[in-house]
Amino acid sequence: MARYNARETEAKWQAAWHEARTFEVTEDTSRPKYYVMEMFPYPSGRLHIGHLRNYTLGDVVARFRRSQGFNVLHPIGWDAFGLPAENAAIQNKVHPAKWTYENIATMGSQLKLMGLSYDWSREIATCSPDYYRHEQKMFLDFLKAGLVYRKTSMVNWDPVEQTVLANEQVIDGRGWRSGAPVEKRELAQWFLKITAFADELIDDLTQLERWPERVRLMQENWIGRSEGLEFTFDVVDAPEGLPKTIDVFTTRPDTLFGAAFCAISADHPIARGLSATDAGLAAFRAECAAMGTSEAAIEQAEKKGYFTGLYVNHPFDASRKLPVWAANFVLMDYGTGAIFGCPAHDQRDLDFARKYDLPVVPVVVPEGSDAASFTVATEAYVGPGKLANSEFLNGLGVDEGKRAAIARMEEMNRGKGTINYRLRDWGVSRQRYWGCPIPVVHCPDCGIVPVPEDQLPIELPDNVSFDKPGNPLEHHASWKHTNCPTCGKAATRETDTFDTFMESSWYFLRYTDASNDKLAFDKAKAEYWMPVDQYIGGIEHAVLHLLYSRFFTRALRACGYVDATEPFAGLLTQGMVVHETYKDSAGQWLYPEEVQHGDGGALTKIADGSAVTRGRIEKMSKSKKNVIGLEEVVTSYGADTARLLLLSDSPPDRDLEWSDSGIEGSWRYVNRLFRLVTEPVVVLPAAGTPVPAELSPAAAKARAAIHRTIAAVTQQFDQIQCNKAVAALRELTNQLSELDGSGVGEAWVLREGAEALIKLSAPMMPHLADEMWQALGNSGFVVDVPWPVADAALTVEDSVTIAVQVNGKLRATLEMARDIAREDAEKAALAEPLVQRAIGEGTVRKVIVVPNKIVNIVAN
Ligand code: ANZ
Ligand code: ZN
Repeated sequence: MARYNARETEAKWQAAWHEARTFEVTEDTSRPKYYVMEMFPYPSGRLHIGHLRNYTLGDVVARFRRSQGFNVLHPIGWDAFGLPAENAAIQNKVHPAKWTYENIATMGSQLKLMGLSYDWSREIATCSPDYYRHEQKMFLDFLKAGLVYRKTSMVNWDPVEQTVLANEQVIDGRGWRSGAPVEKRELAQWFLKITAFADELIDDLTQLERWPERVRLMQENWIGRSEGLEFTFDVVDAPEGLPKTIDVFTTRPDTLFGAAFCAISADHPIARGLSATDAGLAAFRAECAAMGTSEAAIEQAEKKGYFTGLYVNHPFDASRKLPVWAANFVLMDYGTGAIFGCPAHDQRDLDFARKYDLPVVPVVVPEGSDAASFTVATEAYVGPGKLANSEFLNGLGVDEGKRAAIARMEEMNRGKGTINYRLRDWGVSRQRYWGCPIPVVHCPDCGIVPVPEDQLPIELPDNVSFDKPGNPLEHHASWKHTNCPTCGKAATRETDTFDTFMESSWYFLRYTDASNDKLAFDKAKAEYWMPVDQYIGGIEHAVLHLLYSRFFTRALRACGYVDATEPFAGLLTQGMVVHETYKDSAGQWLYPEEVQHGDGGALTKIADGSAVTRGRIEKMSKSKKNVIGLEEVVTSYGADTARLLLLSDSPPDRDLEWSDSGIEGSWRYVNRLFRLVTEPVVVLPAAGTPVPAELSPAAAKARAAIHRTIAAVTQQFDQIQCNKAVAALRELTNQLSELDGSGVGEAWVLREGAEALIKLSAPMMPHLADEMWQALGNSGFVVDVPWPVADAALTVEDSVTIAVQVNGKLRATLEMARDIAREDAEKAALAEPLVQRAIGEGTVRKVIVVPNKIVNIVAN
């Protein structure tokens, strides 16, 4: 028996594809286009097998669509700016550029080992001036279009990385990469006006039908649109020098008569002002500043306040005064930084009121309760109901009440209906070297001056030192000194660089015209390819990257670059590849190859025979050492076997377990399939031989199975359900293996089956497919062979399962020919021993046949 030689075969076909430039594409209006891409990798070092799942899934889509006749764009590139390169520079004294380009070379050849159908002629690296020069131009265009501004603001400062973080990069009060508690600082920053598109970014989510529901929901929550009322409280006897009013934002204006207090943020001007003379308040403010800044941190923290001594007038009832508290749960940068608290209908307010002994007056009474007796104890009532204790609002429902309260405020000129968003503008300045320089100059006379376009790109200097903490561009001897483009006087360059999420916000557009040296991309080319039909990547990018890309596309549209609005029509968030973990007796993680698997499951350390404990099955990661090297797998089993396992067993959006037995099983299947096709039990007829007039029953049955599999796998690939496709192909392989080839027409059906298996498996195992295709006497690559089409007449199931009941009780289920005649169904049912036993001595009185479903026998 020949063993499939994966190593030689794969190298041969990869060379042939490369030679023939098989995957290089250009625009072709005679064919429908299909644009598929995976989130591009960060060149961090080496790929392990767990990294390859999304690339493999993307490759299946690309090859499948191409066989279906689409003009397929499937590009790859490198998200090449970012902190790890700088950290490597600091730790290993290697230049970030050198580190990055070396990693790109390594990882690029690793990807090539996998036989992925990329158009490598479009490869991009975002750290190249050829790439980022266009981003600098975009920034200048955004500036002109009013989509960029500079503002001094409190920023999230990562003390370890010495840089600003976007809100999205602060997770539970800590830097997303360093894990260090984030501090607040005041800094002048560049902002992109993502909020200008807040409504569109929410509303257009409904168009993204091929996105996972949960990602759309996450984006919607992130943008966080709330409709409500903004109104003004008058401060009673406002102290000299402090604001005389407090503006608040509420989404529940209907509950205004239930207001028990007014709460302001610790950073509110009134709190700041009063703390100058109130030491207790100053201490409270300091305590709030030390608390985490994220919403999650605030949500979890105990609700605390400090009474300012001030009161405000209730806007609808001048006889009522509400105390003003500074509270740790009121954020300065949401709404107006002040609220009114309604304890009966808001849990935070209730907790606060109980703690500080403030009144709790229900004003919304649920259906079926009585206004006079309804009370709120420890749980705020947030449901629907009728308004009570609320003067002119009494008797209205919640929504009517909101409208009426807003209308009254507007009449009184005291407030107006507004919409608030959680979304903040995107701060893009970073105090780092390894990023795209921000193309502006600071002139002592002219202020901020954009760099003229003909002076782009502003390139990073090569000769930098990482000896001091902070930004090497700041410390560089000459780079930052320049002349003002406007007045010519000595001036300094902006030393901040862009957040690296900038580069990933438009790379899908660059791919459409990757070697254009004048423009970021040609508009017509982008229009031809956009939108991306299928995007594949990790769920960790559900908010940041995907939202920024949606915004960027709109901003580019506003500047005339594209007409497209949504960058990604379809999105798949793939699951992780997981693997067992191992620890030695000292509690140290071990690599899988350091562990010996004994009989009965005992694990020992190969080095010294000591005992090893099996840990949890976790995401493959270097830190837990549960990684499988890509080269090892490819050398022993080949890329196709690895690809097959990455696609088997789990739906693509779920986690997939990599195991030794899994890879062995895939390898066995590869060999079985190879033998079935290349060592058939009988000589197969030549390609193109017409269908024989007669087929043995076994041949006919096999033929039906072939066409049903074609139909099923086509549909499964259409939905990227690769695991199901693998199962269907394995099943067909089994069925075809059962044919001994002796019956009429069986050789012909075996050939039809072999060709179907080749074409259907080609997107997943392309090298093997081409090898088998050639072995059958064909030429060319399978990816260029049209996708098989199932013969509809053959895909109809020819048998059905029929239930046989005796006196209403199920006694047997029988396989019968579809649309069998009633009499025949009846006869077959009565002949069944189980049925006969149930009837026993009785006489059959009546038989009711429901075609293709049931035979009901009445006997007594
Ligand atoms: C009074 C009220 C009564 C409220 C009630 C809720 C329930 P979303 O949906 O997130 O927009 N709020 C407003 N500004 C705030 C700030 N800067 N920091 C903390 N909380 C703030 O929530 C809006 C609600 O959150 C507002 O409606 C306000 O409390 C609070 F029964 O006003 B509400
Ligand atoms: Zn100047």
